[in-house]
Amino acid sequence: LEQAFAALEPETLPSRLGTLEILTEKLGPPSGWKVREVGDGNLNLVFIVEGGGKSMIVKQALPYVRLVGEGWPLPLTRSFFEYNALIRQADRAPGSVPEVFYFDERQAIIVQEFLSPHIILRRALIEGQVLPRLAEDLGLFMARTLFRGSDLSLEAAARKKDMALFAGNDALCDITEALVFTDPYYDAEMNSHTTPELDGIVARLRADRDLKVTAQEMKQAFVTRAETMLHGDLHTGSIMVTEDETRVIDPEFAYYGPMAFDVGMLLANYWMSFFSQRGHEQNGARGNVRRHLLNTITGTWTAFRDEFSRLWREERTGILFQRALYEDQGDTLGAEQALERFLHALFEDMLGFAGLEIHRRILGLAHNADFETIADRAQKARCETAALEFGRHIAVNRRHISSLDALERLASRLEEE
Ligand code: SR1
Ligand code: MG
Repeated sequence: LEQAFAALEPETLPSRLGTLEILTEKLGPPSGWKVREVGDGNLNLVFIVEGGGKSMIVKQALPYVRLVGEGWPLPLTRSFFEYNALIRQADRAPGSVPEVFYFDERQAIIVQEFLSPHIILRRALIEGQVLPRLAEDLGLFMARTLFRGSDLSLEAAARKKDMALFAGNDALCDITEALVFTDPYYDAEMNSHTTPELDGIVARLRADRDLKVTAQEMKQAFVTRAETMLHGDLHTGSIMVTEDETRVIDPEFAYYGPMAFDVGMLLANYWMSFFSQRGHEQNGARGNVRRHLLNTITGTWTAFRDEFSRLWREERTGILFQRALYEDQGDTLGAEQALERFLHALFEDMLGFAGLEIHRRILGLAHNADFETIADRAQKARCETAALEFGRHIAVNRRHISSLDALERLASRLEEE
């Protein structure tokens, strides 16, 4: 008989998982294991299990939202989707995600590689680290996973089956649909802007008709445009880094949606880091970090665009923009024109999603440590206000912004005001 779900505890983990060969082979007998719970995310338990000088990660979903408690139930099946997303990402963008060693669907447990000496990107950016590989690594990750999971690449029937599989992750989509696209724009119960100095701008944003229309247009895109398998929660807390390596973790929000959602969420989180830097200057000026972040934003988009373009030219084997219509007839320019339009639309959508992601992290339920760890309240309010203004501008004016330079200028101007 299969055991009913039970949450792991550091004390019970060795006896419950001690018969798993994949763990004992690496860590030795369970009697020698040291277990620590280190999860600091909003949803799950995460254990580091150490033995024989080696470590592994054991991640377990809980049947509720950890951030809120048992009053907000959440299906354990998210672990199944996370596992399936990790396998696909490893295949589509080799080396970009942690290796998975074991999955237990009933217990919602994933045993995966312990990444060391990696730290969470958000923490690295709050500390003011400069990460030279970041832009290239994440640009490649997004281009490869988003392209290779789409109708530009996959065989049509296989993609449709996969899309149907991930449609089961509706509970996690529901969180995004409410927390990103809706709640920030009205006085929803779970919202909290922790800085009272923001009351004025919050009221202004909630009365902003153009912004509310934009939010609903982006929500419609999110809900209806099943273009590819998204990571679904690609913020700087879902990325682990060293100076030389970047890995993407935690794809439990994976589902089929618009490509620009992942790109927009990532860039939004870079921008929030940019706007928060002045609040972390107690140990020295952060001008170089701000410059690095602006370069990283431009560099990530450029790496994404270049790799996506390469895949478009070399790996376009799916049912969209088929080669029979273009290259096979000697019309390479037609395929290039289509690519340009595709990327242009993706850039616009990216700006829409990015603006809303910035808003929800300041006005909604789930805040970012980038701002939350700023001790000086007035400074925090200044940083958040600039970010909110920027988010509003890029979301509402997304169809009229075509250059990364213009975005840099706007971000710098608002940040300095
Ligand atoms: C209730 S979950 C809040 C947020 O945490 C996750 O990481 C997602 O970003 C979600 O929106
Ligand atoms: Mg997560």
